[in-house]
Amino acid sequence: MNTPKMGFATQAIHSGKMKDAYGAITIPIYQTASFEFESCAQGAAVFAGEQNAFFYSRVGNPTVSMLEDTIAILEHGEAALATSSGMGAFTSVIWPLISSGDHIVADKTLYGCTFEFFSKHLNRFGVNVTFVDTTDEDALKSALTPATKVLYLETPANPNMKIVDLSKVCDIAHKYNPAIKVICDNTFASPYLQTPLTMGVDIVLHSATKYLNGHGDVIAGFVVSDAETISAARLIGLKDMTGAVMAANEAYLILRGLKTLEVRMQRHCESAMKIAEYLLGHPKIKNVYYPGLPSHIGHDIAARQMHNGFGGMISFELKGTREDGSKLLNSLELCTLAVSLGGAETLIEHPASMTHSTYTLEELAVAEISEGLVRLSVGLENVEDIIEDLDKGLARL
Ligand code: LCS
Repeated sequence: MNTPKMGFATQAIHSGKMKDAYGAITIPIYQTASFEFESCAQGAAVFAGEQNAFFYSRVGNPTVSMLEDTIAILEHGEAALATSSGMGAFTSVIWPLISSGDHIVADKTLYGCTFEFFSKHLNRFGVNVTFVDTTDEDALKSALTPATKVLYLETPANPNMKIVDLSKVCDIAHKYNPAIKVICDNTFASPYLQTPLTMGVDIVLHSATKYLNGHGDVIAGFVVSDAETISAARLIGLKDMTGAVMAANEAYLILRGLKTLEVRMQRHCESAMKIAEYLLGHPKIKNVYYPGLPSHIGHDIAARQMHNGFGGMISFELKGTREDGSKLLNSLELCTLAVSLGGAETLIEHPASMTHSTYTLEELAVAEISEGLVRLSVGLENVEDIIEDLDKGLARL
């Protein structure tokens, strides 16, 4: 169905649909590795790129393809590529964009494994990475060089909820060199809250493990961009370099999860706002980082570039010792001690020793990720129950 002028939820439910032979309401799982050719000549034409057809599920599969069409529409992109993880999306799009001698500018606050790829692995291939605070205009300007191919960032950033002004950084990068690809990881916001491609960003990335699937039972990722970039990510990045292919079963689960993305995000945002306000008023809490709070340093930018709300992720620091943090996380009953985020269950974790343990202590300090920072992924439970659990846990300290 053609849905570009319809509302977000309608698009999420109907966009990818293509009538199958039986008129199935839900998209079928095409559980097949390959597809029959009509003739040798047709097979050769498909391989030569002269004819478009499904032939091998590493390159394309109908279930996955319908999901990709839906994600492209939700993110306002020309095309999307589905991958077997968020890291698979990241590497599938990055590898075709860079060669030895190139340079990348990355924000200094990133998801732990993304940071590790940039800080510890890329230099082995002759690619230099400069980490900056992309909210610092002068630092960003002075980091760009004639060899810069990519500007990479997250907003809100994992785990400290830093907000980057997307229009501003795109303007700076593209004025310096229109060929620089600005890549934004939109995992924390989801397209219901933020559509970076409409603000000048060239490429959007997702760990679909999080809000897009929304049920904590799939590892997956997406790249969304113009058709040419997605074609390179698919036919070079994914086909030849990473092989990070999404399976039809996972695509089915994400299509199912997407149907409730809007209502889930509304609940995540509403509950997170209440929990952030509760934490802010608690005498044992030192700092609360939630972009919906007027006290958050990036609140005004977030209010401008995030529509419909500020998301379901909160981080905070306790006034007490690091042991108090461990004590709190160990004692909670409803809030589950686990990494990942964006699902129905409220999850709580300690970035410095878990998701961001790829940073050294010095790197954590530079990235403004304090050792005592606690990260909360607000789930879909009744908010009073989440607050009561936190309240009991804090009372025990
Ligand atoms: N980008 C962001 C912002 C992420 O938070 C993650 C994973 C990834 C990319 C990678 O996605 P994956 O390959 O895991 O699908 N973040 C995790 C986290 O914060 N806890 O556990 C994983």
